[in-house]
Formats: sequence, C-alpha cells, structure tokens
Amino acid sequence: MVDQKIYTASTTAPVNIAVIKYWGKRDTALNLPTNSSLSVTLSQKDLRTHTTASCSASFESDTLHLNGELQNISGPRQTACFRELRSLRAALEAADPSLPKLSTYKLHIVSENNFPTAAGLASSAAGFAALVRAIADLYELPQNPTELSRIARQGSGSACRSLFGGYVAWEQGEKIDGSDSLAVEIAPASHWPDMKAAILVVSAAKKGVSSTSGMQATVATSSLFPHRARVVVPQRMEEMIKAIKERDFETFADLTMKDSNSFHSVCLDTSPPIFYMNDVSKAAIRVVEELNRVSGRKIAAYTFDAGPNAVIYYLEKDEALVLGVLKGGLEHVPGFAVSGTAAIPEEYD
Ligand code: 2P0
Repeated sequence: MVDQKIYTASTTAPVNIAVIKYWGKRDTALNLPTNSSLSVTLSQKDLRTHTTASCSASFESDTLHLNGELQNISGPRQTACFRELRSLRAALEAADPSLPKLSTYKLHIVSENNFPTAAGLASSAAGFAALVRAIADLYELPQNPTELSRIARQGSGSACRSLFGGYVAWEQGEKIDGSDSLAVEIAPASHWPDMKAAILVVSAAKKGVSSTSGMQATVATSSLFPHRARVVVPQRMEEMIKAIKERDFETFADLTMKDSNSFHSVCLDTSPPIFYMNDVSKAAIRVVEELNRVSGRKIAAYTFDAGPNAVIYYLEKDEALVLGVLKGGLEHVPGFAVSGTAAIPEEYD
C-alpha cells in the first residue's frame, strides 16, 4: 500500500554572533576552517529562523521556500546536508524495517527569518541550523547537537555554532574528512545570564562581498592572515574561554573588540581590499571606545561581521548607560537609520 501520509516537524534556530571570528577555509567543499572560533547565541525572541520540514511519498522534488520565495537548492551546501541526513535516516530504517522509508521521500522545507537576510546578521547560520534540526527531528535521528553540527557546518560554517545556546566554540579540527571540526558548548547561557547584546542595524541592505568569496580572497592574498590564523586566534581562543568561564567581562570585551578589529584588518589587507564597515560603523566604534575610556573600565564591546551592523555586548546592570550613550552618540551621525533590538543570550530548548 502506498504511504499517503505527510510527515512533518518544525523547529527554530537562533543567530550566533562570533566574538572570535571564523574567516578562512582550508577545505571549501567541507567548510573546514583555518582557525577555531567562538560565539554567543542570541535570544530567539529577536532573531531566529523558523523551519518546517515535511516529506511524503507523493512529493515530486525537494524544495525550499525562504520567506515565501522558492530557493535554488541544487548547490553543494544544501545537497550535502540532505545527503548526510538521509543517510543517517537510512541507517535507522535498515536497522528497523518497520520504520517508514522517509529517507526515500522528497523533502519540502519552509523557512522564515524574522530579521534581514544576508545583511551581516548571520542569517545563513540560523538558516542551516534550523534546516538540519528540522530534518533531524522529522527523521527522529538520535544524534546530539555536536554530531548535527558536523552536518550544519557543511551548509554554512558558522551554522554549526547555532546548534547550541549560550557560549559555543567551533573547534577547527585536524582531520581531512572534517569529522573533528565540530561545535561544542563552552558554557550554557545560564552560566552568565546578565550578558546582553544590542544590535545596531546600520543597514539592512544585502552585503557587497559574500563571506564565502571574501574569506577565500583573504586566504589567497593577505600577508597578515597566516599570522592571525596560526598565532593570534589560537592564543585568543584560550583567553576567551577562560574569560567566559570566570565571567570576566573586561577581558571578554577586550578580546571581542580586538578580534573584530583583527578580522577587519585582514579584510582590508586583502587584494582588492574588502570593506565591511562604513562610516556609521566607525562612529559606533568611537562611541564605545570613548564610553569605556570615560568609565575607566570596559563596560561595552563592539563586534562587526561581514557587514556594517554592530553588535554591542554589555552587562545588564550597565544597560541604561550603554544604550543611552550609543543613542546619544549616534543619532546625529548621517546614515544611522535604526537602533535595533537588545537580545540576551538564552537557553536553547
Ligand atoms: C563568524 N563570519 O565567525 C564570521 C565572522 C562572518 C564574519 O562565519 O562560507 O556564512 O557559509 O562557511 O559561515 C560568515 O561566514 O560562511 C561568518 P560559509 P559563513 O561568524
């Protein structure tokens, strides 16, 4: 008898913002990085991808709709995720012949972001994490988040870190097949619950140079890059993990700002140079640096990804001061459009 049922599962995945940045691949097909990275997962109240995965014997092709628009999923990233998840499901079906053969059915995926796509707000991270989790739930796979991170990484490198809440490291790994290039939890959000993140949406426009092509250009042409990947980041990863474990905000802030500036330096050192920050971004840097100087301690930390928008980390007790100074310092800067949302890192349920 033909199975008429439509099987379905829904999930959400959060955005993560790196405080030690991933930039550079040693293997472009498997998204294996040249250095480890570390991120904070933001609250899903403000930034998340919601994804529903369905499969049925009656579906004719695999499809993916993002924010209502049909996407091209013939690329190697989506293909790798689908192939890996289907093969894990096929192993379950081989072990238990009473299970429906979902691995042979076509998939329909429907995703929605509640934030601007591809504007340097880590949309691909939440997107691939949600896709992998939704299909893993649909297939009732037993794999834990670290095991699923191996698959999400092949969709988009930073996606592997969005399988966890709280403070997350992506260990670069050494193996040629990428089996040890995985995300691990450094600390749950509850370990440091007064950490907050404000997002300054400087521009919701799509970015000019994609991360994927930008980082390859940097690896190929920047003479600063090998020093960053081999010397600077390994040391910083250790210091950052210690700062998080000890809830040492001043060290966390210092390393976060230094690493953002180091990442944008290797972008500038790329030929031709890559500029992700604009004049409003630079004004935000000046405001935070001045706030920290006047305060006599580091109470806020800026970080910028592959776009002009800023994420500012601070502790809850300093919220009124930090947000007040940012607003006051930036509202007269031409081009400052929206002062975005504040999000606390939270548990992943
Ligand atoms: C990060 N970024 O660590 C860094 C900082 C942007 C700047 O991960 O080619 O979209 O899909 O592996 O993950 C953005 O790169 O790149 C990124 P792919 P991805 O968050």
